[in-house]
Amino acid sequence: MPCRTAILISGSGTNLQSFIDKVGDGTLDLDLCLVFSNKPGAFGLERARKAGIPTACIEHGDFDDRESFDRAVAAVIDEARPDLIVLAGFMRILSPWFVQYYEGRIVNIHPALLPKYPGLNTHQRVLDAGDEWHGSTVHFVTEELDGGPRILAGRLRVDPAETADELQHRVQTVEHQIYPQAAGLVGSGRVEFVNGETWIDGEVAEKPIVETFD
Ligand code: NHR
Ligand code: GAR
Repeated sequence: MPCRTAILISGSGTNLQSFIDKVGDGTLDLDLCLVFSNKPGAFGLERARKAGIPTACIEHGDFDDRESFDRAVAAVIDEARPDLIVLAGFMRILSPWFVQYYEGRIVNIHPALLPKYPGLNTHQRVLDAGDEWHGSTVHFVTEELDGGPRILAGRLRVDPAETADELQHRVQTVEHQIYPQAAGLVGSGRVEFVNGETWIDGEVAEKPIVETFD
């Protein structure tokens, strides 16, 4: 039985599309049971509808605080009974309550080679620093923002002459390959979250799997 998977988005959903395409062509064995957005206009909701995946949306503006929003989101998610929650460009920081409720079952992709550059605006920060390598990292979500244990990173060489937009575009093509791959590893049980650490094939992983792209 494929792992039931809910995908949380806020925007265009190109990472979501990579999951839809790979499930569709049989190269990713997940059951996409829900796409949730905190923004009603998110284009990713259209992508989900077109693919026949159930959708839901709750706007955070209607709630007094983060946790009450998160409890409403969890109620909707639980109706879909997912085993795995995939954040794909989801732009709301999740409360400690939400993270603990789904402990070890939430993954995120962050556009940097973590632990470098947590937070926003990563591509410009990499260019400003003159780094040789950049990329994106899939990690389990914990209370520490972009700080949970890492699973898989995809890296590429930075061209010092490129713009932040060009670099972002290249990083996104890497994401569309590594995110379905990493989620598939979690969904199959080969990768697990145990006591705050990533385990790969039954052994604790001090470092993520790293793949190099050109
Ligand atoms: N929640 C927790 N608890 N831990 C993480 O590691 C999370 C998370 C929620 C989202 C994605 C993350 C990223 O990879 C993510 C990781 C949003 C913000 C943010 O500042 C920061 C990091 C990430 C996502 N959000 C603002 C907020 O007040 C809103 C910004 C906006 O709406 O544009 O929530 O980058
Ligand atoms: C991705 O590049 C992802 O790494 C990033 O947002 C983009 C979402 O694109 N995530 C964050 O910055 C999270 N704060 P998409 O909507 O086209 O998948």
